[in-house]
Amino acid sequence: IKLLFATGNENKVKEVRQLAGKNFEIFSLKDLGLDKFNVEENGTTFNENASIKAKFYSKHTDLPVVADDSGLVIDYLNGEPGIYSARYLGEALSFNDKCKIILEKMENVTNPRERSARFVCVACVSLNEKILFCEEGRVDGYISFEMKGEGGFGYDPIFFYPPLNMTFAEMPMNLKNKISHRYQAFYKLFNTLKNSPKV
Ligand code: ITT
Repeated sequence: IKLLFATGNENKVKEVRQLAGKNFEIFSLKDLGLDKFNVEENGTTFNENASIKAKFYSKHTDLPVVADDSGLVIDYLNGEPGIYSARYLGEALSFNDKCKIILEKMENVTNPRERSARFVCVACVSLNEKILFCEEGRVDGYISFEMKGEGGFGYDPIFFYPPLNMTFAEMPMNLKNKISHRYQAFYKLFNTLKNSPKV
């Protein structure tokens, strides 16, 4: 099954290609020359933003279009950065710096339980002019006390996952892909697509 994954984030593409396995051929926006088009993610929920991306790019291809909207929700920061995870603190700032600033904002929070956070991912697919959503993926953890690990992307170096006693950035991709919010969301999406007669 051929799909367009409507994302400008190459790290998401790598993760989702590994998750998809052999049944799916995933094209990125870049692969189809569609990365020159930009869409404003002006929704107020992860679901809205995912569907804005899928709908927009489905106008440019006949393939089913998959999109992911995701982010880090930090309880101590009242849910920030949440749906604004990509734009948080300004587009110009590197994720390395965004992570550092979050750690600074939380330096007085010494009780790990008050550092609770979760990654959330909503995946959807635009298929035959309809948008199909699967249940959102979410993984609970804590904001670490320091940045750790070289792998992953975005906020992975400060997202501590207690069951494995490491941050997401300390995990090889195949391990993160057994746990993550994105794995959970796409596992359901790919199963739905495999069982859909119209794809
Ligand atoms: P597209 O919209 O083009 O897909 P994006 O990176 O802007 O790419 P989002 O709008 O979904 O994606 O923003 C999500 C941000 O949340 C992303 O840029 C990361 O900083 C962060 N994020 C999401 N999933 C993550 C993960 O698995 N690990 C680390 N950070 C993640």
